[in-house]
This record gives sequence, structure tokens and C-alpha cells, in this order.
Amino acid sequence: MADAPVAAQAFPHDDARSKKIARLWAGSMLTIVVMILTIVVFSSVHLGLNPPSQLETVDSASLHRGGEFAEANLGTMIAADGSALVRVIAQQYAWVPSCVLVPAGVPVTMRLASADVVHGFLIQDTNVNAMVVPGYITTVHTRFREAGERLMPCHEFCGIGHQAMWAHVKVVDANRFPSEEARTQGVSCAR
Ligand SMILES: [Cu+2]
Repeated sequence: MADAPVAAQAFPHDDARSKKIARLWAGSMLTIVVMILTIVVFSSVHLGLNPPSQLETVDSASLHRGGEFAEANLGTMIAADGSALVRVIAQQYAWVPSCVLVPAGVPVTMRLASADVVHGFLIQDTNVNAMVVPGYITTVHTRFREAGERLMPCHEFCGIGHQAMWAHVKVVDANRFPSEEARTQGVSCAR
């Protein structure tokens, strides 16, 4: 009778043990998948973190010349229902306006467009974090619960002056916000 191969002698086939290990791996993988799905659902539903899903295009070359991103519309406008609409242009190497003024406690929609290259848009301590891609309008929804200052840096390397591309978001109590003025034109705290 021929000898069994060395490997088979060293690790004799053990069906029950293999099945146990396979079950353990399958169980671990299933647990990891369920954990990841739970984190995705929790962060999107509870924390309000969602990828920008709309696909709206805009002509980057003519942003300043008119239309939605004309100078008078930049900054914060207040709609009839009291919600705020903020329009900002991203360009090398500044945000226009560079100081965004918003009332606390109201729903805020932010619409951004890039005049040149890809920029990254982030507001400290909020769910706001998105790319601003030339040719497209980035829309994010948020709400600032408390008055205070927040930083709004560009977090996508956009050129040699990228590190200087910062803006401030100034959240004020709703009664200190110039709502009447903001019904007809964009307001900001940029000087
Ligand atoms: Cu930038």
C-alpha cells in the first residue's frame, strides 16, 4: 500500500473542524456586513450625512455674469417659509462670500458652484462636507442649532494657494439676522 502524502498525514482531513471554521468565518463576515450597514443607515438617517444626489449643471465660465450665482444672489436669502438659502461661489483661492451669515435654528439649503477647478467644502461641527465640481451645482441641507462661529475651509487641494482658501460661517440668533433685507437679496458678513 502506497504511503499517504506528507501534508495529508500532518493535517488529517477533519470534516467537522473545517465546517466549524467555515461557519466561524461566515458568521464574522456577516457580523461585519451588518455592522457596516448599521453605520451607513445610522449616519445617513440620524446624523443626516448624505451624498449629494441631484445632478444640476451650471456654466462655470459665466457664473458671475448673471443667473442664479450673480453677485446680488450670493450669500444668504430667506424664503417665504423662513428657511435660508445660501449661495456661494468657490474659486481659486477664496469663497465668495468669505463670511457666510446664517440664522440659527432654521433649515438651511446651501448651493455652491465652482468657477474653476474642483474644491472641497466643509463646515466644522456640522454634517456639511461635499465636493464642488466645476459644471455642477452642489446642494447640501443643514441646520445650525446654536449661534457661534464655524470655519469653512477648502479641503480639496485646488492649487498653489489652497491653504489660504478659508471662509467663516457666522451663526446668529434668528432675531439678530437681517431677514427683511435677505428676502430680496443675498446678505453676508463679508467686508
Ligand atoms: Cu479650493
